[in-house]
Amino acid sequence: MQPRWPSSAPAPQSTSTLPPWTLRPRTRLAAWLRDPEAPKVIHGFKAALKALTARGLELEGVVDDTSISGYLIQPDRRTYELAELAQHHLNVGIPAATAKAGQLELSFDGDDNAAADALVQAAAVVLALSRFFEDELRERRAEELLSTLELPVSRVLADMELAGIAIDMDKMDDQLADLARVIDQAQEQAFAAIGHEVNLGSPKQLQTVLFDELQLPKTKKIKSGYTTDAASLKSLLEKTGHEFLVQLMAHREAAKLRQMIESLKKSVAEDGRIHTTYAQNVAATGRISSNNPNLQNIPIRSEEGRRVRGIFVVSDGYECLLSADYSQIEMRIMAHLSGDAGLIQAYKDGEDLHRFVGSNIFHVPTDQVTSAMRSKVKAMSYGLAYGLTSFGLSKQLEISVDEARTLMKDYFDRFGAVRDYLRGVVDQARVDGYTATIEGRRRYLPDLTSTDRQLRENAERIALNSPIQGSAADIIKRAMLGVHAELQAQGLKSRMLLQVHDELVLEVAAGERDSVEKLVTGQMAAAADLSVPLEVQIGVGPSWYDAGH
Ligand code: DCT
Ligand code: MG
Repeated sequence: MQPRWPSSAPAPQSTSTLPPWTLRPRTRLAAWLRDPEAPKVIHGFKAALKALTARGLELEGVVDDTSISGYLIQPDRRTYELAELAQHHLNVGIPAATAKAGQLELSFDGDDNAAADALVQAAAVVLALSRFFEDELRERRAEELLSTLELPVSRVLADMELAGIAIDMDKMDDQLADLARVIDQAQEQAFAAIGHEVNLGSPKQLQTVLFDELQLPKTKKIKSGYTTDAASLKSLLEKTGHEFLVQLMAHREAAKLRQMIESLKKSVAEDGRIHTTYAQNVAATGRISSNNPNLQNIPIRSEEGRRVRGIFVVSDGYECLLSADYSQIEMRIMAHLSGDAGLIQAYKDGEDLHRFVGSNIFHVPTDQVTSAMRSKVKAMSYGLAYGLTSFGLSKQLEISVDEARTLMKDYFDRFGAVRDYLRGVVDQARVDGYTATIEGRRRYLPDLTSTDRQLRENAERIALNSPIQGSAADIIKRAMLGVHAELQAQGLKSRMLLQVHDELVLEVAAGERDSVEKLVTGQMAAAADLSVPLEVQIGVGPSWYDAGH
């Protein structure tokens, strides 16, 4: 439940000429809330902003959000609920009502003494936590991340959540109908391929069909027989080309998309828009996550998945949607962090990096790098950054382990600084106890020195990848702040709607397209000072799909 804040907006009168005690309590509260000189600490800044905005109130002067400072200190915690933070850091147990009050989940009508007590207690807990975190943040050099990045980003995210994105319900229903047809057809043809009906959703029945009836090669053994997960079916299909598998996979793919669209449909609000909720303290790398519904996991690699973006559309009064995304941001960060002269030069020359690396590894001119070669080296480049072994690479590229080992060796011979960087990053993290992004966002990895090999190796993979993914997250957050501020500074009506990792989606007001395009490109490119340029790709159109590129 939302907190019961004063329900009407305060009169926009000048409060400064009157001493505060002459004002009505509600007006006094409103004045205090919007006073940037009156410092406030809070647990859940974004939620408070939204609740207050809905009641016509402004909130300024927030110097700490303990749900975020707690995260910056320990980004790997499972939750940052007030009760848990209080228990862990202050060693105090707080009653459920206090926790609810602190998280703005308590309804309060002004006459309920118990609720009032809970609110007062909650305020004391949040303040105590914030005081405790002050030193912790300083020690970890995270004060600036909090004050100049995360808190301002909360404000931008609150606006984006409130705005939401318009949905074309007819298109949504059309897609659902199309998918229903695809699903039926795939099922029919799957039945035809084996000569009888079977429940395609039952792993047990599928095992009987695949391994008893059709006698296909066995997949990985699991408790209940042999696995029929997506990856195994894919490799089984590649081995056998069996029609039943073709249809089964088409069926699954379509069923998954249908489920996704159905859940999107359920989350369309009364205003015809979907309002996701972003979280800044869920992904330990620093990435923003999206929930209820998750708008960051709509498939992008398949045309069918991309098509789902067609249901997100521009709304009345606006000209188009604009999608802007960073090109190869992770590889650019890798080039920057490793300082590899070859990679940096390639980016400075405006080369397509994966093509460039492909040409170096396969010893052919860049224009003879096929798309198969390109995707191989791409998988390898990212794989290595994420701790992939030659065994893992051989599986991924479906080549022998020897071949994979040779590829890796060639890669590292050519891009030696990358190898040194990747090695160094883990060694350094072992010494420091944490990894850091370009902006200094830390991730503590105590398991790096664990005696448990599995825990240790997992921590090593995290150490490899966190600086890269985390730096990308910092950069897009800086870009969001720049875009938001610049839209305001130029007095534009266009607004940011979505953030999907390396992509921003904006709704462009009539006549503002050129200005917005220029502004977004400029702000995104300027969001970090790397030794390689940041490149931004822009697309516009009536839907998110059409704006894609
Ligand atoms: N990714 C990965 N492994 C891959 C491919 C991608 O981990 N084999 C991750 C890291 C980059 C991110 O997904 C975005 O993917 P792409 O856009 O495919 O990568 P890119 O470097 O931007 O390449 P391209 O120029 O083809 O877009
Ligand atoms: Mg890309």
